[in-house]
Amino acid sequence: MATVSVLGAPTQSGTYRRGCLMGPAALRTAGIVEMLGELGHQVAEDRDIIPDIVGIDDGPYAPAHHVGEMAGWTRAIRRAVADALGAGRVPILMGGDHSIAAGSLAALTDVAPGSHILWLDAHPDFNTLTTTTTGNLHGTPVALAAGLDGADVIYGAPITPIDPRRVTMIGIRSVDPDERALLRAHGVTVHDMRDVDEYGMGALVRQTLKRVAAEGARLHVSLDVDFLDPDIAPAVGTTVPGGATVREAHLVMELLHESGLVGSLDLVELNPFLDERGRTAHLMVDLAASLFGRTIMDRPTQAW
Ligand code: HAR
Ligand code: MN
Ligand code: MN
Repeated sequence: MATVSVLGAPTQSGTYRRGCLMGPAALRTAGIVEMLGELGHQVAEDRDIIPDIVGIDDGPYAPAHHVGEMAGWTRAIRRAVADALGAGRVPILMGGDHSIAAGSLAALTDVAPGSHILWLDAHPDFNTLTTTTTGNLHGTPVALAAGLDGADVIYGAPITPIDPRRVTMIGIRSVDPDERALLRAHGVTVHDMRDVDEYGMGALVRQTLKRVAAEGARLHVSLDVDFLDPDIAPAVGTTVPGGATVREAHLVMELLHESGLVGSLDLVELNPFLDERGRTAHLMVDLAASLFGRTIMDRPTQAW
């Protein structure tokens, strides 16, 4: 059983749509803390992170906007997540938009360099402060954590960059042209939805887990609501058709649980303002439950 830190990061400065800052409250309302307790885990900490105040003028970074806000959140999140990891806890970072992952990824390499990252998303979020065309910083956290253009501005201190060759993305179906070139240049493993159609979710996840286990590494999971198909998860500002089904997403989580390799989790981009009677919030909590050990039937331990 795990000791868990439930950390809210109620921000929406990385996106152009308002509402994401209600994400942590909606996940708590949908029962995330109670769910962890029912599965036998200990919740050692349940709080919202308070961002640092960082004054940065957006001017030089246009079209990027809210650079100072992202920097303030990133730095505070990095410390909070690193503290939790350092204390042997499993941090669950609840967004807020996906820009918050810049903080959790830097914390990961602070405490456990060599970790792998599983990025479950419609988008790679591999733009830099110079390649972003929208200026929405939720499209940048993976590139920034890898130390690419803008990392110094956002972190304001040295980081141990994540190794892009230890990043696996699944569910991808919306990529910007410069972003695609960067992903290839840096050796990120991208399983787009075509791969999911062709090989199946289970095979892709098993292959990823085998690699992580072979390296004796831990795995950080970053789950963006838009990984899911918008028909089942409408509460997100950046819907892209053709996403994961309910069962595909649960299978990912069930395999991750059985692997025993997951050490930290981001739950991001939930925008409760766009939800239908809490259904997306409940689905995200149910997916987290599968990741933390809920099963339909009890089953013998499986060799994945
Ligand atoms: N790639 C686009 C951009 O940079 C869209 C990024 C959207 N990102 C998220 N998180 N919603 O995945 O603006
Ligand atoms: Mn994302
Ligand atoms: Mn996304």
